[in-house]
Amino acid sequence: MSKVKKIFAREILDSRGNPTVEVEILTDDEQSAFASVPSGQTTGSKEAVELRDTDADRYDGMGVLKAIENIDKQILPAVVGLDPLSQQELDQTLLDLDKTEHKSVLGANATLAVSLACCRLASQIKKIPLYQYIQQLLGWEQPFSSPTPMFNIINGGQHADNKLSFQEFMAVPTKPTTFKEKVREGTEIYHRLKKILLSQALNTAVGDEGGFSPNISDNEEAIKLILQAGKVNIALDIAGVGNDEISFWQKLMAQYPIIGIEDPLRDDDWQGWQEMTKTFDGKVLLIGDDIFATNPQLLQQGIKEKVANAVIIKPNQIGTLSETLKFIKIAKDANYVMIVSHRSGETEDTFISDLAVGCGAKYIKAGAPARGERVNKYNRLLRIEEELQR
Ligand code: 2PG
Ligand code: MG
Repeated sequence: MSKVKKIFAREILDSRGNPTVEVEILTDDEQSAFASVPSGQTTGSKEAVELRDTDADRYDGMGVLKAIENIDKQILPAVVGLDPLSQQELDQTLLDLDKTEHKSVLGANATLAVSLACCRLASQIKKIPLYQYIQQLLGWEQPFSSPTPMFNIINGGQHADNKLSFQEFMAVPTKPTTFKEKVREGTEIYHRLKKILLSQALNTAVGDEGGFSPNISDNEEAIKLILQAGKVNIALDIAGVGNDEISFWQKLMAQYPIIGIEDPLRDDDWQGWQEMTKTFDGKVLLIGDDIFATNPQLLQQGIKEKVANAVIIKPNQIGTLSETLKFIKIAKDANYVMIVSHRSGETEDTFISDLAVGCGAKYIKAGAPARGERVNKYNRLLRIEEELQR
């Protein structure tokens, strides 16, 4: 049996140029694996705490040295000697150490980095692909399939400097084909969209997730521009800043091929969510991101109160893999459609690609088919699909 011997934790940069946590975990028999943690911009009020230093002299108070110190001084002594194959035991150790509801002592950035690195290490020890090991952790045996990508090709809200109030305008390939073909379709549309923007003298600079951020303010115009670029379905992330009039959404859905609306309401407006679900269930994916925050308890409450019919899965919203897997099991049992998601501040870690295949998520959103930290998620999925076809 391999045992955890050492963890090296360090500050690296995320795609927005902010520090984030990376760890390398080592065993007594010289095996090692790494993981790094992304960071959100529009974070839900119920998310686990991302611990940032208060020291304004370093990175304007955005440093993560405290989280790293917590890994060195608290987490390492508690997990040293543990079997990396005991994911639950490791995650429980992290929960027992922290003891707070939102991991405000250790920081979810500290706990998640260790949790994900342990999982990756275990898959290496077992000599199986990460997605396969994740499926084993779930205790499932279904055949593997690739998720459909939701390409965020126009950025607005807090992810861009333009006046669009909706945060994400996503192009979703329509045909039931291979992941590879879906990537081709999404990428061609992305490139055509650039040409259309240029022909209209609109800005083609990109936002945080690699989508264009044209200087327009009309959300409908953004949808129309995408539809001009190709025949696709549309998913929107409103990030809780939207219009709560049901009639507004009815009109929008009647005009455009919208298959998903994420966070149309604030994450504390449970009643509004209930009404929207009552009206639109069966017609569109009502995707709960900030309202559930990948938190098993909140999802259970949502299912009971008939809120949403689809979920966003972001491991860093909750802070351990085991809790993320618990959330996934609850979502699947209740037939909620699963969408594994990146964060707007990303790293080169592609864990979420394996997570999407391992749990059989219907969709993945990892930004535009451009920028290294976005395409590495899609590229990992291209490799997995090819591996599965061999
Ligand atoms: C979202 C995410 C990812 P952020 O709201 O779904 O697209 O954005 O990481 O900024 O919360
Ligand atoms: Mg969201």
